[in-house]
Amino acid sequence: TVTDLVDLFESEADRDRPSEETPDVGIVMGSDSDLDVMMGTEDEKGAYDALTDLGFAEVTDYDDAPVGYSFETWVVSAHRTPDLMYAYAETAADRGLDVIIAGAGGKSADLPNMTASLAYPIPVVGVPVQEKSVDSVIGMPTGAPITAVDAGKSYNAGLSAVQMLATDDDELARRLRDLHADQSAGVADVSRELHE
Ligand code: RP5
Repeated sequence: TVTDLVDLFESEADRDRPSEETPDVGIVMGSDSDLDVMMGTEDEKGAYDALTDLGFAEVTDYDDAPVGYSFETWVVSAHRTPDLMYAYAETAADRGLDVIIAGAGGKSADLPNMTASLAYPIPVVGVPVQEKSVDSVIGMPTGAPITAVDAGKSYNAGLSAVQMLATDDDELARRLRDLHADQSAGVADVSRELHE
């Protein structure tokens, strides 16, 4: 139930787990109908893929969390479970999260914006799940910042989140450069094939 999850986040915030055992990045989305965009599909990679491409492991059980770079994934609806959104965002820092990627869409894309406000100063990368929600995800008042990617481009949200972590982490900066080099090589290969 929502109460169980609120209790889980609050009790995790009170625990003093070593930082290598807490998730670095949180992926949240407003509905399970956002799963394809946020987690990726065969046709388009998502934030989940960006993080796993960079060697992050998914935390599915806080008591049996992988050691090292990791992330967690939750469905949190701003409108159907506002208490859960508050608990998630307000406990994020104490639970060890450094960046949150938040996706929502349709006519009710408030989750990224409210999470950015509640979790401040933890940076939030917002993902509009449908094109028509772009304004509501990127539109924030002065003093309440959000970073956002293009509609549906949650893979880039994953990369942005890790770029934020990499500002003081040489290992993550190296992984980002390696991934970039792989992508560049892929483009060069396509170019070469066109001329064979
Ligand atoms: C938003 O409303 C969700 O993030 C989703 O993108 C959209 C539609 O949600 P469902 O009606 O599919 O649950 O809050």
